[in-house]
Amino acid sequence: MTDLLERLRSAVGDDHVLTEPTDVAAYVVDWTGTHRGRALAVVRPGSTTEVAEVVRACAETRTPLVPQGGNTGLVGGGVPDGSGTAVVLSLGRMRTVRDVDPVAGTLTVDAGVVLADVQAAAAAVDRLFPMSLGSEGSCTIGGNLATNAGGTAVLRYGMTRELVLGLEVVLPDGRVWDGLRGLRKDNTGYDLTQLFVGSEGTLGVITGAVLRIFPATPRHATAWVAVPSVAAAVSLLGIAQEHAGVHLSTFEIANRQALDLVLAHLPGAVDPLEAPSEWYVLVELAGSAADGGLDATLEALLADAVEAGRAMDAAIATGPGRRSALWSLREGISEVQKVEGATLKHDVTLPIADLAAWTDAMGPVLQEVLPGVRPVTYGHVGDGNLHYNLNAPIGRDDDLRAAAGDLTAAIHEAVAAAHGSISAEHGLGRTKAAAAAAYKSDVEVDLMRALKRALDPDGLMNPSVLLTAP
Ligand code: FAD
Ligand code: 2HG
Ligand code: ZN
Repeated sequence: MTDLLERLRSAVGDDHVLTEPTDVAAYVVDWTGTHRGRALAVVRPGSTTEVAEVVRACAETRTPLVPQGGNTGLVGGGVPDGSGTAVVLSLGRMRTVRDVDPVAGTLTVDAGVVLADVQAAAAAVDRLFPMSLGSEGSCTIGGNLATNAGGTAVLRYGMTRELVLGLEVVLPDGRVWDGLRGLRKDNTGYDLTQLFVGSEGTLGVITGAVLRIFPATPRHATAWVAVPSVAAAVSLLGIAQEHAGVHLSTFEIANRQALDLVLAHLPGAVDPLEAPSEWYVLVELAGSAADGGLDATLEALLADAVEAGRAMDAAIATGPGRRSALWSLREGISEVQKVEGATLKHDVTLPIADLAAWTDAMGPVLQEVLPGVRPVTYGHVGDGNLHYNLNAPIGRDDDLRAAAGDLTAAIHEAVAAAHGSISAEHGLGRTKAAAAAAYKSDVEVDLMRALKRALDPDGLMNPSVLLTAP
């Protein structure tokens, strides 16, 4: 063990091998506070060459390795288990924007670049990197790629896997695969880039990426809309698509419980509408400087929706300040759920046609399992993705913890029955690896295990994440 630490120190420098409990603390607990592990050391390499040396040293000493970006993951995939045998490899020092080509539409970055800095690098050349998450001020592009993150721009631009053209990856044996190609067309065999996207640190360490950037969309028209039901929200989605076409960029839902928590805990939050509603939608149209008329399109689609009984009222943003106030009502929900107390997260996708019936049926089922449980339902309804999260009955956090297994089982069963997915965008991590395997066919699990064995025969890369131990 001393030998390994010495080797790591000589690879990355003494200052970047952390072993003191106070230095290591922030790297071994996840954002939700539910996964608390221990680490042999936290290593902070500053280059791909250093990452390769760290990985090789761990491979040769059979030391498990946990890659970590911004540590904002919600399924415990970026923190070690409690054994204290793993090395956490933090990409936080690798923050260089390597290249930008606005005409080719590519941006080449180190994996540790924070998402907001990726967005800023695109904006600096009058382009858009569209991915947008509530955690964008601290999550890294490497973590986004490793989890195939979603967010609020998926409706128009797709998941992370649709935003990447090439990768650089340090393989579990320490070799470097340089796949940093920015080609839109490249049919020369298996798509290795896509294999690593969504692999949650189990197949290698992503050290660099060629990302796609798009024409900037400086014009926005944004509204916070009261809708009577999830069914009405889905109808409103159809109306918005018909009116706005490609300009429809965001379509997010939140229930009243979610808004109530935001109003209670987010400083400065104000309900923009007079009458309360059971459900709300945040809808945004975005366009280039040449796209006039977005406000008129938004007003017309809302008028149609009101007339059809699919919307009751709407607050339209009248400037950037009002726009960000409306966005904060949606983006603040994760944070305020945590402030409110014990939370049980479910990140589900359902066929959009079944969303309303599924949500309506689920409420009574959960009340039977834990009377008083508070569904805080929100998410990317335009993608069929709900964060069907639960807060404890008021003042009864322990009851939620005690009922967590039964509540989760009820939700997972209902998702499976509707042919949905129990992880839409957050991945499996440690939280959902076993549950996901239970819903997959033997063939699918075998294929996944075969890939893992082929790349990581000793099972050292993020063990027990995504796939449980065989
Ligand atoms: P980490 O948490 O550090 O790691 C996540 C996983 O990726 C781990 O398995 C880790 O081992 C692996 N990993 C990290 N970096 C690398 C690398 N370089 N190479 C290989 N593996 C690596 N997610 C969404 O999809 N949509 C949202 O809208 C969204 N909103 C969020 C809002 C809040 C407030 C918070 C706290 C989280 C949110 N998330 C969301 C979840 C989280 O931000 C994403 O999963 C994000 O992609 C994680 O990035 P990270 O850098 O923090 O990764
Ligand atoms: C969001 O859409 C994120 O806000 C976080 O995916 C969801 O905290 C959550 O459960
Ligand atoms: Zn989300």
